[in-house]
Amino acid sequence: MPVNERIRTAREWIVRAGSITVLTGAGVSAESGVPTFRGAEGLWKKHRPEDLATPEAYARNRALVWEWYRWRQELVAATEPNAAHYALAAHASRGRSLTLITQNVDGHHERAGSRDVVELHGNLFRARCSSDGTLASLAEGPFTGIPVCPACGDAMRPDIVWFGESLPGDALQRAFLAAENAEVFVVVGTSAVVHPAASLPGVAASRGAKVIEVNIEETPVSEFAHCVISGTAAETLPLLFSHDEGSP
Ligand code: BV8
Repeated sequence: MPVNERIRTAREWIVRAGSITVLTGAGVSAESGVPTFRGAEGLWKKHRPEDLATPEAYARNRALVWEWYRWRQELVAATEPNAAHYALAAHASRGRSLTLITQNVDGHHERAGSRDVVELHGNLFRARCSSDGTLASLAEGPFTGIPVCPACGDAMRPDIVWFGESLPGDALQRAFLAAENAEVFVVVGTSAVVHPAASLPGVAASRGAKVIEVNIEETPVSEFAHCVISGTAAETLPLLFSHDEGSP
């Protein structure tokens, strides 16, 4: 089926659906200039996750881990949300039921105006006390050194879910509930290899949702998605979530 027809079909499903769940990954921010993880220019091509994104790495060398996250904060702070982020925020603002789940830690969905975003892997612009769990915003940056807990004075870590760590319980619960109850489940810009997030599209499909995938390459989700759209997020989402009468 030509891509325009796929977009038209997917758009009809979205317009008619009572409940829509969207799962985004790094690809949704790629056109903002935020690097993805696993592509040719991806972060994991230049850095080993074992050295930077595990609790063991942090225990070995806190300063190195913070240096890397500070670099990413600065990189993201110099970018803006793109048309994909804005299309999702605009759709929800029209009163449509849309649960937005993201694996991204860049905060661009919120900056575009989305509310109640389910952040599965944390946020680059927050620190969390390793001792008492106090959260602190880093949005006012730039900062140097290792942040100190305002409550107990202990060192704070990035509020990021590292490999081998559990995801925040409330976010995980909301994500699975939204997958189970979705009529339409849209998967955008994720390689769908990091679990448990990667299992959400399958959960939705098994509960009868129509699964739509938007990506520039095939992923494990492509094998069972009901509609696979080969295209970029910033080009495709405004077409899928627009409310004008024009068809693609
Ligand atoms: C856990 C640090 C319980 C954050 C990240 C089940 C099976 C197998 C393994 C496991 C399993 N369950 C758990 C595991 C282990 C592990 C895991 O999944 N490993 C995989 C890799 C094999 N999971 C965990 O450890 C998770 N914890 O399960 O806890 C537990 C606890 C203890 C013991 C047992 C169980 C924790 C996961 C931690 C995630 N943290 N990194 C950071 O610093 O940012 S993961 C990292 O990958 C990012 O956070 C990111 O969000 C996530 C997903 O990546 P994507 O977003 O998909 O990005 P990627 O680059 O891969 O893909 C980009 C896509 O975009 C591509 O498809 C590309 O084609 C597309 N694209 C590019 N440009 C565009 C585009 N698409 C559209 N438009 C464009 N313009």
